[in-house]
Amino acid sequence: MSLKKIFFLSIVSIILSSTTSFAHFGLILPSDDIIEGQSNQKLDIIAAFCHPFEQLGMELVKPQKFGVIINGKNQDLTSSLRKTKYLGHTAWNINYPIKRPGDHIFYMIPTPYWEETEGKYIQHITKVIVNAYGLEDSWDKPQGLPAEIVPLTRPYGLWTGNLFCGKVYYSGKPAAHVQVEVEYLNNAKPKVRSPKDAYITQVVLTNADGEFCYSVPRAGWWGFSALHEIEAASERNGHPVPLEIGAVMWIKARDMKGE
Ligand SMILES: [Cu+2]
Repeated sequence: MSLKKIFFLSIVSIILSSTTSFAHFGLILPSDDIIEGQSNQKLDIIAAFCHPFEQLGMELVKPQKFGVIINGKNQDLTSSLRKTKYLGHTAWNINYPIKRPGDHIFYMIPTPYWEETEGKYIQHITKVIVNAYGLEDSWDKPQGLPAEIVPLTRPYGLWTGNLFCGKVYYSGKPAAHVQVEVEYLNNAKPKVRSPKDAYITQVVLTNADGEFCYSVPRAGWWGFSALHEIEAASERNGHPVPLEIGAVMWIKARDMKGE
């Protein structure tokens, strides 16, 4: 093959891989997943949209809703969001004082995002659970989000290698046989390199009850995104277009270290 042809083919393959293998994830990244010690500690939280493994940012317009649910009580924090940058793109951040013990379920309902290459709207409803001061009270309960992963494994205090299981719900009903994409937030040094594109996004399926499991191979933050496409759910330029609704959840794993 001529050099010219090799060059051309490699360009084509770069373009193909950049449009097919990337998965975008809604992200809520708190400064920690467990708060211990004295009361009134502050949590720094970033809400963003990105390709977690490749560390590519995407624009996140102001979410429709951002809030925290503590023991079934919802606190709307949308108006407290401040514009920031994450991976060079618009993101949102909030400094939240943790006042009471219990599971703090932070969630984001983004404004639907138009994905030109896929011809559909994307809305990733994202959550992360932060435990405060040792009271483990509600991580296992559905919070009534339109799309939601409800953990079957306690979603904090996880060791590297733990099996994480969850149950996917859309509109309160278990989502059977749907794909759950799994990605590592590749933000620590040294960065993980994928030997092949297939390693970037891991894929598991839910069973007949909407349950899935994944064994976490590395310390850090891991995102789970269950995708569900609703035909003709939206409209663009007078034409019906699909809406991909994602139930996204983030967990953190830590390495076991000896003395
Ligand atoms: Cu993207």
